[in-house]
Amino acid sequence: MEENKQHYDASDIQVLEGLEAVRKRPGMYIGTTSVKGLHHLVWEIVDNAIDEALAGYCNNIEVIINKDNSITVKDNGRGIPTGIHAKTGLSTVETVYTVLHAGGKFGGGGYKVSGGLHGVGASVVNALSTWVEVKVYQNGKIHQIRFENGGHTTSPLTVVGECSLEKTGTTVTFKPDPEIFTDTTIYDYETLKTRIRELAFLNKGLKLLLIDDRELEPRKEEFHYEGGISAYVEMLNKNKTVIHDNIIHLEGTSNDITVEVALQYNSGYTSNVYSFTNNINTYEGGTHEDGVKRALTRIVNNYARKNKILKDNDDSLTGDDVREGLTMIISCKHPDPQFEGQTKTKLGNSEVRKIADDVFTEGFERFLLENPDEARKIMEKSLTAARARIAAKRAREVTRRKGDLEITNFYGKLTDCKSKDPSVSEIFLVEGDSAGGSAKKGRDYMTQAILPLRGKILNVEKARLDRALGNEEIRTIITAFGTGIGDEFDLKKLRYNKIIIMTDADVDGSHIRILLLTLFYRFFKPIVDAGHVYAAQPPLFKITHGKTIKYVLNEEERDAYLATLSPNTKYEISRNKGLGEMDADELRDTTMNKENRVLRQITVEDAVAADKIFSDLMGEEVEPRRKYIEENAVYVENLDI
Ligand code: 1YM
Repeated sequence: MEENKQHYDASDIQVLEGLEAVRKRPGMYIGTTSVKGLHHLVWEIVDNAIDEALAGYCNNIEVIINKDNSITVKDNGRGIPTGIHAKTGLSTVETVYTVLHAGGKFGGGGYKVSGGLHGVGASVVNALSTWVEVKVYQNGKIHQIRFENGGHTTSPLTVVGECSLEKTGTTVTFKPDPEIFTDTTIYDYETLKTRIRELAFLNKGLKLLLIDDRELEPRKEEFHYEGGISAYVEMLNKNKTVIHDNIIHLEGTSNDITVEVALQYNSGYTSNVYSFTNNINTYEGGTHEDGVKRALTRIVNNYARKNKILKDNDDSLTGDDVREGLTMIISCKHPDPQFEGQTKTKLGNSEVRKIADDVFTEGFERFLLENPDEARKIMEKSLTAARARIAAKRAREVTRRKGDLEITNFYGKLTDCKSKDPSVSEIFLVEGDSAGGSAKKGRDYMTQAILPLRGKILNVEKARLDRALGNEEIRTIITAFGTGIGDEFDLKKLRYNKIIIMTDADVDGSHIRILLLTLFYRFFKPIVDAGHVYAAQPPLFKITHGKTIKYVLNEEERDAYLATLSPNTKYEISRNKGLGEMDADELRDTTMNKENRVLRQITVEDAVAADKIFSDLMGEEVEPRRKYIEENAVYVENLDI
């Protein structure tokens, strides 16, 4: 402030108070100051560039991770307006970067189509940065402004050079403040890449470049898809066997609301439907997704009846039937989206339902008419799914009856906890009978239930519900959880607050863990979403000196502990071979005891990314799985799901 006295008046004080509020409660503006919040800053700036692209003025965006983990975002749009803003008396650039909630409102024209969940923009990034520099290329001039220390203007907008008249655009560089982002200020290339690629899919024709300048040999990738969301479907189906070659692409606009859909069926049994509104993943669905799904079910039924694929007295196909093996992306662009739901990722605008239905109906009916061979394949796929559903229902009824009858058998496997209060109860899914035995002896019998798993459970990515239900281990797990499965699933009936996977820290253990996660992801996703699933972290090393035994989780902890021992201490160190080799006391003290154990919560941050890992690892194609396991043999536990 000192060198900028001429700048310091009543409105400045207000501005700084605004930015100070952001620094005081960053969580209110960016959700969290964890690594997720750190990346959120990038999306706030990129969103402004995307808006400029959606307005039709920009086709090139670059994101650069600089050596010092500052981020540069460049676009070739019109450049943020440089003139004096009537309300603030400051340049518009300065206003956008220092006044909270400025955003598009200051521009007058156009509406903001993209935008993160919080949509609070550039001033928030400024408030949470050590420094920010904005360059605007406009009318042959390069304008520059700099802010420091959470949004204090240290040099107001000035012309610093000239450029060709054709060159226009905005370049923003910011350095996140380590006092705010106390966990980390290091950017993750893969996180940025995943979202940037997604933005390229969702905005066809737009070129996005990602550069990592931290490497000696800078890493550089360009994302540019003329096919847009069709290319997205192509990527999602890459390791799957598709049942028709052409990806179906539909698009329509009504009242400024655009709905675009791309879909293709594969031979698998799961449905991968992802929807977006204004580039935001609407995980919880909403009216755009409802409209499309409703239309799909109706059209397939009508077509099947009309062509006598469904007989007069056959039951209609259900939504799940017609979505089996379906990969579909729905993208809606709306001038005034209403986001609802627990995580504000459900589109609420009721007018969209009909628009989505109409757009889909028109395009999909035409496709079926023009492509009778592909139409027949889709009908047959849905019909097979319906038959399997009916078979599964029968199998379920049998399971239910069996479950009631064969209580001794079931409880022979499950050692339940005494408490019937789910909020304090936990279930350990334990690899092998011998570890299961130790776990039973070492548990807190009030709150900890033990279910030993014998051998490997069925890989459900390759199996339908009916076959999965034929697998005894899976039936036992379902019965233990108490939630039911498929259309009978009810999260409220879950009997345990924590489901803890306890497997060895080796390749076999990782494999069993991934099989279990696949099962949960496919058939119990709400349990994962609600944060009920954990992985236990058994210690990797045992250090013995004198009468002391110390267990440590990893190499780092081992070295740290050894460093605390005096130089002459004789110690022995052994790598833990497996859970089965620990006795009950050891297992309790190192892995199960609530006081000092380490659990890793399993979350499905990004259903799209998770699905890809699952289908790469678990699908029909062997090659990606082999490759993944080869590359990650010991690291599989770090799966980002
Ligand atoms: C690297 C980040 O911020 N680009 C960008 C931002 C704006 C414009 C163009 C723009 C918008 C409008 C008119 C308008 C913004 N302008 C404003 C505001 N890239 C980046 N490119 N002219 C230029 O919306 O009417 C806010 S963002 F408010 F000043 F108009």
